[in-house]
Amino acid sequence: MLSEREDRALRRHRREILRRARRPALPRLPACGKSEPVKRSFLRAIGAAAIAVFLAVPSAHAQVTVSNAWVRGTVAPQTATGAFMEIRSTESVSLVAARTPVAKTASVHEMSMSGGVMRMRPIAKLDIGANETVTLAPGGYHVMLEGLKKPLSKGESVPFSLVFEKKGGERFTVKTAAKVVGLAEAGPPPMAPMH
Ligand SMILES: [Cu+2]
Repeated sequence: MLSEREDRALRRHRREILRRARRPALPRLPACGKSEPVKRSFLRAIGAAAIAVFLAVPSAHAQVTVSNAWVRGTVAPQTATGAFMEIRSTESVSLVAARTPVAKTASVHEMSMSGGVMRMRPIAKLDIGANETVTLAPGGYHVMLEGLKKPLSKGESVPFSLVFEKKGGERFTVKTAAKVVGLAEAGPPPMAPMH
């Protein structure tokens, strides 16, 4: 049961969304519903309740948010591919390992230009500063999946466990799911021959 206050906040939030959706000057809301104005109004609406809940549950570790995770689809006999995502953290952490049931290994890679040639290499850790967003994207950082157990087709969801390390060495795992994007939308793999 919602308390009267929560109920009022929720109704206010709905009204706010409708009002914004009707207002012609504002750009239309993206399908994901994560546009900043809505997020802010939502936070305002549930403000007090949210803060109370947040304070009541002691946070064991930094708050890491993974968004827009996707994996480049594959066709047999390809056994390697890349996963990409945006990682945001409330405090300074490092991504130190990745795991997924669909591949034998998952490792954090960096891609860079060297002497006019794109090269990639595994890195021990990927640092994410406090309140920073680090983007893993084609041509840059990625999670390299090797030894795929089967081809990954468009629309599938691939579960990931991402292991982060805090400055003091304490580790914690964040689970996420990445959507498989078809080869046509993802574009050609920049490093296919090197895999
Ligand atoms: Cu790679």
